[in-house]
Amino acid sequence: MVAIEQVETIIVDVPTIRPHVLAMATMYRQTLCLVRLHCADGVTGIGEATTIGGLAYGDESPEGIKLAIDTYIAPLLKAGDATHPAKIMAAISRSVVGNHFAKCAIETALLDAQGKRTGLAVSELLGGRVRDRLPVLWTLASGDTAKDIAEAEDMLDRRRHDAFKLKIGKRALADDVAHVSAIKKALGDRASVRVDVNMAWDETTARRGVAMLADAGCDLVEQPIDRANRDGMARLRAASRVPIMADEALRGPDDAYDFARAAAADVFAVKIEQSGGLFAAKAVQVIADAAGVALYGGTMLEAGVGTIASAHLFSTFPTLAFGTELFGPLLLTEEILETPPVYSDFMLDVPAGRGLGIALDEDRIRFLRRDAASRPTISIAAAQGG
Ligand code: MUC
Ligand code: MG
Repeated sequence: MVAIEQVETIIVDVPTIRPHVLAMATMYRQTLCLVRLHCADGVTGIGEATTIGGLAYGDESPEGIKLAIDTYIAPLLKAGDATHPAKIMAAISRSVVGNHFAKCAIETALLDAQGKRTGLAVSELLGGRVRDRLPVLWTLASGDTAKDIAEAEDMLDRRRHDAFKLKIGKRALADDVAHVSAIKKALGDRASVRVDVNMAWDETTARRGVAMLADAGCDLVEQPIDRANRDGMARLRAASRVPIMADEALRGPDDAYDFARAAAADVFAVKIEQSGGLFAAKAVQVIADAAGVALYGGTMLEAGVGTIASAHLFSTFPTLAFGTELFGPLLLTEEILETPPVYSDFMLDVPAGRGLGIALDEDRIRFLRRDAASRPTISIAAAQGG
């Protein structure tokens, strides 16, 4: 028996390197809720819960996640045995409905601690990795076509990314398609170009939009319509020449099962937070494999901790046809890890050390945490153009 003596939750604000324009929000900074579990055997596990645009993307905010953990989940952790992560997570699930992002951060920290304790990488606790490196795309979302093309050219030159996801759905359909066409024309066969509509279209617009995007050379269309319109996704998929991917609609294994039964997506974007944790996300992968649905490793634009936790999971997927989008740390102006994630030759390395195989940069966290005296409000205001 190893007790969990202290549960720490830390809100951290980090500016983005440029405004990131999505259909539902424009991001000027990212807010992380970091979790640290201090165990009686001297081991500390770390986790991260991060979302996009406050409450604009999902139904948990960073501040709400902190409150849920501090008030309701911490007492359950303190009553549990850190050497049995699955048992603790089952106890939490009995008392806490939903709150997938908060649960994911806790499960990540429990697995990090258990890995450090046993000498195993988190990927091995999840069944074992089949690869040590993951392909990583980049999202072009500056809001300006010429800037996006220049950004993509720079990424290709530096061999950092050769697949790009374009955020559309905010402008008129014709403008969005012209934007995608111009970028595909500029990049040609040197890059894969995909889009994420973030649910912004109704089904009629999506039917036209998906056909136009196919003509423009787009390789993948992500969540074109509302998460609740599963039948609409199935109709679009059946009629489309381009693969259709589910993202927001997949909030764990139940949704994955329903989507697979309804043949409502060609590809699943697997996200550890949206799924409710690493094991729940693993179940989404297993369901996809059983149903013949292709896989893509998604992100909530987490910083280093959530990104590397996701990487450990995705390294266990037998197939990963559409790669990953684990570029979150690269969108931020500040690094929060002692050793930054390693990106090279269009790939991200999955750390091999114990647990997550990473450590927080304590000085940076002290500086960046929202409740710190030295909180860098000026740089955030500057990033917002203020
Ligand atoms: C989303 O909607 O998939 C992932 C990459 C990105 O730029 O935004 C996220 C969220
Ligand atoms: Mg998406």
